[in-house]
Amino acid sequence: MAETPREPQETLSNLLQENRRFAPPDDLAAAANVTAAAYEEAAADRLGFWERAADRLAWAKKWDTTLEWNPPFAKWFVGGQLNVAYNCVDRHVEAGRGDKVAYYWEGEPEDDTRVLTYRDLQVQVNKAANALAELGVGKGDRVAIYMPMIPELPIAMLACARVGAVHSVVFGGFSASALQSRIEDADAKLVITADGGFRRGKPSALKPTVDEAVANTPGVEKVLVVRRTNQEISWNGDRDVWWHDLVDRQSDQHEAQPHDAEHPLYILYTSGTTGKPKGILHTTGGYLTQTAWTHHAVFDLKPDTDIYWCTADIGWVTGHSYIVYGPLANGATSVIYEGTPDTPHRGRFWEIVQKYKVTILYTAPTAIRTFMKWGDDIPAKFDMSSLRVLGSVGEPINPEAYVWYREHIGGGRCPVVDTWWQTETGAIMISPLPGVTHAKPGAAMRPLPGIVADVVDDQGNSVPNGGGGFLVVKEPWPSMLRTIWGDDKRYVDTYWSRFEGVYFPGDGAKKDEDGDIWLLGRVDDVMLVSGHNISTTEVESALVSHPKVAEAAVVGATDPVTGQAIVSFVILRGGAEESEDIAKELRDHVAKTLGPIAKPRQILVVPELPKTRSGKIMRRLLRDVAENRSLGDVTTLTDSSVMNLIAEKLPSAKSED
Ligand code: 6R9
Repeated sequence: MAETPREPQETLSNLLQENRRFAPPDDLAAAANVTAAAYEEAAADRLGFWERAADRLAWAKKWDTTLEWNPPFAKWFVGGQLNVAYNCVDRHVEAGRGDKVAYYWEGEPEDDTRVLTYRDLQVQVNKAANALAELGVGKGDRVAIYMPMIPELPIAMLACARVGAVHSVVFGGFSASALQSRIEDADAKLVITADGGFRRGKPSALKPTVDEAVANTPGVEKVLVVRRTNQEISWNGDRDVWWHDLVDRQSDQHEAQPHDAEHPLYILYTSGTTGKPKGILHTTGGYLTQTAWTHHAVFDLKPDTDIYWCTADIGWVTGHSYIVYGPLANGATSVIYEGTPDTPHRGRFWEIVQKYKVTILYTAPTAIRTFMKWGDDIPAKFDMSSLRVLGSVGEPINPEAYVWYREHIGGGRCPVVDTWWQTETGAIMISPLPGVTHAKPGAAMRPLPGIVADVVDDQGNSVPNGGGGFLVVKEPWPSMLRTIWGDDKRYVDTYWSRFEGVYFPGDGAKKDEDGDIWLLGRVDDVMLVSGHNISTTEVESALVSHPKVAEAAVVGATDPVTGQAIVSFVILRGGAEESEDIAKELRDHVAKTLGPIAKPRQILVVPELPKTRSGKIMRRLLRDVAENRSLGDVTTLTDSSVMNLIAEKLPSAKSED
């Protein structure tokens, strides 16, 4: 990578408007779960720090060795034994907190709600664990779970964890072929699903997709089906079993056996941009230690008073770690919402915040930008004074979106924690601490205590403050992936081969003058324009800082003169008109904000952007459009018709200068 250009660095301060920082509120700082001392403690004794974090859990047998590191293969808390479901459910009941609510579940159809206390959860998980045994599923067996956002989803995951079966949750929006390849790769013997779920006001079917997927997977012995929508579905009497027939009649008693700290807990497939999906393997003790500790620290969770809501789908890692395992290990009360933010109206999220008096909200930049586009007046109609901490995850959050989130959702009083991590890291790695950090809009700031991360140049050397390059993690961490399921070589090649001895997540990053870290998107998305590295994230943030722009996606397209040229796709805010001058206005705005080198060659006004099902912009497809290629794989796209709308725009594209 060539030297990072000066222009974007200098103009960072423009976006920040005089290096704006937000100090933690005094009351939060005074009572924070974690203080600045944690950084020093962890720096002085990293393994000791994680041992204390592990001590927050209940171990059936204490570990002998904290870390066994045979790079790049790690074992944490070696010799220790624990049961994840016991830690997430039973121990809270045993501690007298059985009546405490674990989940307020809000179905998409209004007034369709359920409340599950920790005792309710214990009964359901025990029954489901007994049902797994009756189906012949035991320790080490793989179970594919393909479900809507209903309480049976975390119940099924916890039942697997309880008996030591390895779950592989496949997001309910995936196709039959995507489901099939994941079932095959993990060699699952059971699939747990539902007849369907509710999405955008209508029941959608899931069982037919499972039928199609398992028609070609002889290894699947049984399909366990939750009735959710009462749709007509086809039924194979030899293979299909209703959840209510099997699970409901089971005993509510189940003795949880302890499992080895390194026993596999789950596989979660990441689609990535190329190739076959990677089955990311997480194990038991280290994973639960770091998800629980980070949830306690980053959200300042107070189990007795907080109402916590993470809006992710449980089918993604954010849902695994921060709807299921982290919050339950901490005894939190969470909200789970089944549906979409615009059903039946665009204020649904804020209505839920108001109804449950949510105190901590964790959502994604893509959602925040959508809310901005819908207008400030919508959240303004609801009482959201209960909120005290806001989180962001999934993509870099543009400073503009950060400030909007802080002001219009957080009432200007709630700290925003921008949390960087990945399916592979298992838990949050880089993030402010809400009671400690003076956070800057758009920056993930510092590695958490106990995490050693840095930004390095092409040669793997740490860059000085003000420099840019590649994010790396330099020491193993408890919730790290242990391998790619069935493919150690791919694990080594993908994550540990770019730089000697360090983990390479694939993200570009920079350190500002204070040494704080800014994530710049996937390195595949960094553009090389006339020998300058320019991050798509920075140009997008500059575009979004223009009052007429709601969302922007930027790609580098091959250019005979500059190597790559910047092509931007923008969605205008409600009210802004598409005009002849808008492209020029926006190009000038970017030039002013970031410097002339970052001026896009083309600006295309589009109605929508292509997003993956987890809400990330698919720049790869936009690159295909910008370079007039036929589109690559669109199967992970939420709505493939979006690409036609965008391609139609191309001939009218402006390309001045
Ligand atoms: C948790 C999750 C991982 C990739 C990651 C990065 C991007 C996630 C981010 C962020 C900037 C943040 N990403 N959080 N980029 N700032 N706060 O999203 O996992 O689906 O595996 O995606 O998402 O590019 O490498 P996953």
